[in-house]
Amino acid sequence: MKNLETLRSGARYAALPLTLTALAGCSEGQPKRPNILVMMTDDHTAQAMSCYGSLLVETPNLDRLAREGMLFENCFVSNAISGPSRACILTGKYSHVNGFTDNSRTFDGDQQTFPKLLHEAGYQTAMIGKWHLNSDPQGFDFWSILVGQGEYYAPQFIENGENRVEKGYVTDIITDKAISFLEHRDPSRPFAMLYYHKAPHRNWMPAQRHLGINDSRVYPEPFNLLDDYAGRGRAAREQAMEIGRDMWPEWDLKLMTPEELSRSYELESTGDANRDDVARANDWRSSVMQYQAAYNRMTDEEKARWNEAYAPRIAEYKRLRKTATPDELTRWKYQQYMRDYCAVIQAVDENVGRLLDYLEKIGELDNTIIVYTSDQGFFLGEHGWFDKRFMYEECQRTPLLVRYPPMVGAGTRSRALAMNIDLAPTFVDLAGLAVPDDMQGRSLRGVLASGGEAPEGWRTGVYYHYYEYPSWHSVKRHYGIRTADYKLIHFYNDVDEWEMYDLKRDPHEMHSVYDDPAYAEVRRGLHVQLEELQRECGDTDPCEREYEFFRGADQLK
Ligand code: SGN
Ligand code: CA
Repeated sequence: MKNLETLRSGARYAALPLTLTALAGCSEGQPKRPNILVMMTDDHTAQAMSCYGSLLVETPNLDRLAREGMLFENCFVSNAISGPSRACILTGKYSHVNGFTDNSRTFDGDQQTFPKLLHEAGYQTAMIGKWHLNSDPQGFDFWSILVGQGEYYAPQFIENGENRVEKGYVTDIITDKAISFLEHRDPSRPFAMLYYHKAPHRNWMPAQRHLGINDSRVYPEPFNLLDDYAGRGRAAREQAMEIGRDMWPEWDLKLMTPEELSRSYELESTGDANRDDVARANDWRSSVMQYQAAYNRMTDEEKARWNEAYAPRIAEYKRLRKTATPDELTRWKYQQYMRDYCAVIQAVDENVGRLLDYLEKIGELDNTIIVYTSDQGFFLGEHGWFDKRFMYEECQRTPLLVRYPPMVGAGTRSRALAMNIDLAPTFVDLAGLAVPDDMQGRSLRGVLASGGEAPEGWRTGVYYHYYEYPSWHSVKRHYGIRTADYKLIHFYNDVDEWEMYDLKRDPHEMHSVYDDPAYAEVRRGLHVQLEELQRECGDTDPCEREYEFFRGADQLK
């Protein structure tokens, strides 16, 4: 026993050979079970992580995870939007099976999830941060979730069923809560903690200490920032997520003076205007009112610093509005967007570092499977866009880093096709439990243990299905398959169009080759593979299936 106590304590533990560390803390010959820490952000895309080669922002703590673990180059979500992705991660099942197809749904919390399985097996479980599933979390010893999308300043939480408002900045608070859970846990049992940030979700409000940090930075523009959508179909043309046209000056770009922010707006009726005017008036109303509400959560001191930080931007905009061409304005907005988005990432990175340091201090770092991921990727100006939803590369791909030294080699990279539905079976498997047959994802154990190689018989295509239309950003419903080299997409509902991309020759998906005779053979093969995948996962009638009509943006929480 004395020996075991010695083994358990402090930094010496990490330096021990694998066989001994595997035995440390064991009871009756059972190897010590690993802790599980799932770090997830909201809308953090790989293009904004330096370990993925980003030139936009430095993320030293995320880079540390990549350096000491495995970076997945090809991890994809099955439905690129928040609630649905979260439900996929919890259940290891596709949206049409777990029932949470779009953000207006309510998650059936009675179903099987990986935290429940771990909890039943003796893990201490916690869920902290953005939950976004509209029903209470189940299977957790401790939960403290943001209300709906959550707020950046003075956020509201529901903690084990009780409402509370916390002072400060959301990314810091979520980390404080995570550390506090670890401090109060029972150290004789393993923990599984979901540490889920709101950041860097819209409207990208930086912490006080990061206000203005990127003001002198000039961001490289994606070559297709001013995309004209030639070469693709109606879905790409008819979306509502263009930086130039659809970004809200007040809410997204913080272009309201303190006087405007403190004014109460008499909102005139728009009932007799034409449809476009009504839509524009509603957008303006939402933009102004959401920004006022978010701004008013700050203390007077915080507001004062905020006002000072954004004053030059507001002055510049007043001038530019009179002189700049539409393209110049788009380029300017892109720069402001990147300044805020990257400042918000800064707080994520710092807090990831803080949590890693804490785990190291308590001697649990190397015995914890640490995963960093996002609920999906995001457009950072590619195709002129912000937001996500499309099955295009920037948001179908999600970052995935895994650090677990007993199994995962330091600095390894994997090109295996991984998916967000693989996380649940992976955690269950690595905790030593049998993976339930009804989980549709696959355990990544083989990939992790082999330095990133896909094991024999691994999948050669990933399936995707997006449902939330009509809704925010007007991205049409679609489904499809991505293989290592190609992508085939079908947009349906109020349109019936196929697109196909040769990812080797056209990695930015600018020209669909669906109708190109040179690709007829590849196209046939992809159709067959897509149908196989649909049969396998039970989505055999993707357009005909009776989906309860989407209940509208006002129902989205
Ligand atoms: C909010 C945002 C949208 C965003 C959705 C879904 N609008 O509605 O821009 O696409 O969330 O995001 S906002 O005016 O409220 O910022 S998700 O990540 O939760 O799926
Ligand atoms: Ca999201």
